[in-house]
Amino acid sequence: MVKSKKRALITGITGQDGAYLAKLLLDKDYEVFGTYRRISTPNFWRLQYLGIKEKITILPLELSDSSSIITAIETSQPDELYNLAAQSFVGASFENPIYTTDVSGLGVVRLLEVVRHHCPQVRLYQASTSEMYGDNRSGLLSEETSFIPSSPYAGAKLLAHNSVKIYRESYNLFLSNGILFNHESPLRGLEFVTRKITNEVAKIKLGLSKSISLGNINSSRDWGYAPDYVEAMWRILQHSEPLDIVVATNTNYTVENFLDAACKHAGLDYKDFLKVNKKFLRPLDVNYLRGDNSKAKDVLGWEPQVTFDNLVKIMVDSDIARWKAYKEGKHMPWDALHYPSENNMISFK
Ligand code: NAP
Ligand code: F7E
Repeated sequence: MVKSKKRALITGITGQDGAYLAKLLLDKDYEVFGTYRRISTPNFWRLQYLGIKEKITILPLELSDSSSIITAIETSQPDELYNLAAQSFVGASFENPIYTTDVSGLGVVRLLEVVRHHCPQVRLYQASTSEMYGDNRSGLLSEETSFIPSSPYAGAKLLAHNSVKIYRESYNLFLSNGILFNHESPLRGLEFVTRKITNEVAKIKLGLSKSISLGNINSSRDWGYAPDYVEAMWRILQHSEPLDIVVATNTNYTVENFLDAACKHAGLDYKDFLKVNKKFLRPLDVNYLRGDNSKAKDVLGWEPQVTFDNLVKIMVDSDIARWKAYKEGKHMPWDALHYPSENNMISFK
């Protein structure tokens, strides 16, 4: 096969980060391959929203099925492999701990075995996470801080993170872990708290909803903007050596702060709409996360470009624009329309 452009394979291209990363790599003139899993209703709305779906070669891949991983890698023959696929919702990992461990943890070991045997020359990015720190509360969390995972999701991601290090050292492969803190955007899934808030605030603003129900509003997170974070992923794979590195903003805010900022931006007072519902509490939660991005600044020359206030504005404005367009009868690819009301969804603890 004659190769001209650099080739990238992104697992989980239908997710938030997959879509933004695909856009970034296309803009950099990569040939982009992306994996999806077969579901009854196609889920390409993010790629359509960004106007890039037709520019990507889409391949099936299921992380619990090694044969599909082999086929995707042999077909795409990537120079760079970004493993973003995961069961990524922490709340659901308490409901599906075995599935989450199988996909987000063991799935990465399956992928590493395929890399070792079928494409040892590839540069691999693994989507590690600040959730691995758990409720550490030791100030700024860095590459040196120990991990105390507090959910099946975090346990699975730590298995993946450690496996990447083991394979890197054992077989001399180019494998890097990006330890990314929370990053959000208008393409964030509706089950995550930021987008849940901005979507509901938009509906309240336009008279389509009357309240918003949340769980642990005192929890704080280091929230950045997803397009900034996919730039960091790319820089990680351009570095001369494989490495493990934190990507964060060095700031943190509570869920209540986020809700307050979103309502203020929409000209509302959150106290008029907030309902606290125990249904959204987790059996074990991480209450404080704040990352130290010094190494990312020094080694990658990376810095976040979008502040917390701007992130909130971007997300609220985007959800208001979508619901306004909907009210005017315009159609666009978008998740909120078909998302079930959380009032009808039962959660097992
Ligand atoms: P996301 O929106 O939930 O996307 C996850 C992707 O994984 C989707 O494309 C999903 O496909 C795919 N997937 C799920 N189960 C799979 C399976 N069994 N086999 C193959 N693919 C599967 O997540 P994201 O926010 O873009 O995050 C990307 C990665 O970064 C994830 O690994 C996440 O754990 C990690 N991470 C995220 C953050 C953050 O703040 N966003 C921070 C740190 C780390 P469907 O569309 O079909 O569901
Ligand atoms: O929760 C609290 C909740 O689900 C944030 C994933 O991308 O980032 C994400 O995980 C906080 C938690 O994200 C509601 O209890 C309150 O303390 O938005 P979240 P997360 O758990 O931080 C990390 C870095 C990842 O790696 C993950 O893949 O908000 N919270 N009330 C709520 N959370 C939700 N979802 N819904 C609520 O109603």
